[in-house]
Amino acid sequence: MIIKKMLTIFLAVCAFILPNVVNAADHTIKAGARAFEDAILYVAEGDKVQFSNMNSHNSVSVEGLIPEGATAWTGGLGENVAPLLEKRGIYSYVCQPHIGFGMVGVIVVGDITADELAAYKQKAMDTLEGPFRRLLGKINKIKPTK
Ligand SMILES: [Cu+2]
Repeated sequence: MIIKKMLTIFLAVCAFILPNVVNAADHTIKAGARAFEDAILYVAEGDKVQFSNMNSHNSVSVEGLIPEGATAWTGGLGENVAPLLEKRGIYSYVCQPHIGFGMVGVIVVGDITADELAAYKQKAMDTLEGPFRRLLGKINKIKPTK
């Protein structure tokens, strides 16, 4: 009887957790000659993102333009880095060798409201300097998802 009850609880917990695990999707951001594809990528919370074809490129997150408490990343040259995207929000990154060519991108994780997007745009406008301002072109194209 106790075993049956425990099994019922176990199955209920599985039913709650599994959909999130099963539905998690894998995404690839491919490095082209001087651009990331897709440079603006929308993913769900729990999805995995990996860079590919990074031969002469790298991916480095931009300080202050990833969600509060999120893990920053610094991919080495040629590294197909898979950043941890455990927080909902917008992550900006650049390819350091080609930032001047506009080889930059954003990953939008989960639902973003218009207000959150507006605040993010303002922060980007206020803090990005020099070639990092190439990110503004991408950030201005982000659409609210909620
Ligand atoms: Cu590059």
